Amino acid sequence: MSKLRAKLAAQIPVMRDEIKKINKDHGDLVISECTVAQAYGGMRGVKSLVCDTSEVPPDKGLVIRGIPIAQLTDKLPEEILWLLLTGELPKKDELEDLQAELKKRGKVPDYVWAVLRAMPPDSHPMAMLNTAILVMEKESVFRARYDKGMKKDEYWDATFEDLLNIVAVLPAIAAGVYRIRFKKGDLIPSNPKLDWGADYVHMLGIPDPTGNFAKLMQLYLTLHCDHESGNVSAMTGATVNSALSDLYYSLSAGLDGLAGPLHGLANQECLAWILDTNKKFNGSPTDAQLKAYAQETLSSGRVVPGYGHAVLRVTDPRFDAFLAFGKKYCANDPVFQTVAKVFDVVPDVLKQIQKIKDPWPNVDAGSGGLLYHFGLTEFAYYTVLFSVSRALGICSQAVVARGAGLPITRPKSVTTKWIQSQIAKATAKA
Ligand code: AMX
Repeated sequence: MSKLRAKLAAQIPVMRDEIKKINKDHGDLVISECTVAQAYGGMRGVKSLVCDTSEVPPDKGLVIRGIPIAQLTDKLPEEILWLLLTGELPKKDELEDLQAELKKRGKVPDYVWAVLRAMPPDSHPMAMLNTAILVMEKESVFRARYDKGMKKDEYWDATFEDLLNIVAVLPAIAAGVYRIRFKKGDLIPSNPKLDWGADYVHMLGIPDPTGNFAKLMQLYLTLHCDHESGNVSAMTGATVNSALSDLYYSLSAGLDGLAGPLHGLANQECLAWILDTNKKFNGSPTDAQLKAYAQETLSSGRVVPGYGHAVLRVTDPRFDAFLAFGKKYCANDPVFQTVAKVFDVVPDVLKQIQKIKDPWPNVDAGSGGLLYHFGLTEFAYYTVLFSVSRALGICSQAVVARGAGLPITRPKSVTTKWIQSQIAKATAKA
């Protein structure tokens, strides 16, 4: 038994009993209410989900199992995975055990490459990644065990098996998507001596003479790992998994949500906006030019990508981490300089628009400029990088949810007529 599985096997029954007791003793305690505006407004702020892997206080940003993300920037993604699942950082032998476990499971089935190569050459890289995950559904340990009558208290274990198998192959698949979609030549075999993130960089095949691209990717894969459970991709993944659709179904469904321009695709859109700006002004623009361009974007009905957030009300600490990285490793790059300048200028422009609740940069405002600097210039690919990291969170949340024995998700919807009837009742009373 792997050390991580043994740890979870010890923790999960305790967690399950704790949740049972909370429900039994305090199930009636009201923790949130829902207004008409929230029902029509994407349930913004309604506290109706439980997520123990991470939380996002609006005034702080991402906190993973009690540790602010700014304190985790030097960690490997495997360490973060252990933390998400168990609430602790792994000891050296535990980390090595997990890394060995992932290596053991890292062979991508050949049919995945056949499917990816058969896809239209102009497919979006996210469609390719999610197709690859979905086509591997036949490998699901959860489904195989469920079909044989698996007991409910083993669901977490079968989901954990699927997690290990998926996480183990994701870097090779994502690198393969890059090489096939952008015609980069043959696939590059995995290097068993490298850690999970470094092997991904190796398999992408982007020249990295300074080693700084690998450093950026370690940071990138760590920063994007999880963001509580109410965002589109996490909530979709969790909802699909709650139907006991296995992790291959739920992860690919969640990542389909990440592919939207208001969510993970914003990093692609954001870099496009920065490059357009530099093109328009023949290099890094002045503050006045940038202000005018941001205003022009807004008045044409478009969003300024990389700015604003449904939950955050401060600069995203993950943006801060990217900004610090850029200042250290590519301060003279004109694209990075524009990214930094946008941060100086755009929040004041957005603050003038009353309806915008968060004028500050989110994680997507800074990452694209850095990837571009290090030679990853195909920005349609950026959401795939995001997905490789976010898979850690979506998959961990599923293991924890199945461990907790959570039921199928089923909130109640109402009709506009019903809302009108409630308004009529409230008005009559007043
Ligand atoms: N530029 C222009 N308008 C913006 C804006 C921005 N950066 N951020 C918010 N707004 C607008 C909204 O479109 C909305 O307008 P509407 O009422 O006419 O529809 C209004 O301001 C109120 O929005 P909000 O309550 O402040 O935000 P929200 O929770 O509805 O949306 C988000 C959040 C992220 C979708 C939005 O800020 C946005 O579209 N930002 C740009 C895209 C982006 O960066 N997405 C990435 C988010 C992080 C991630 O998931 N990767």
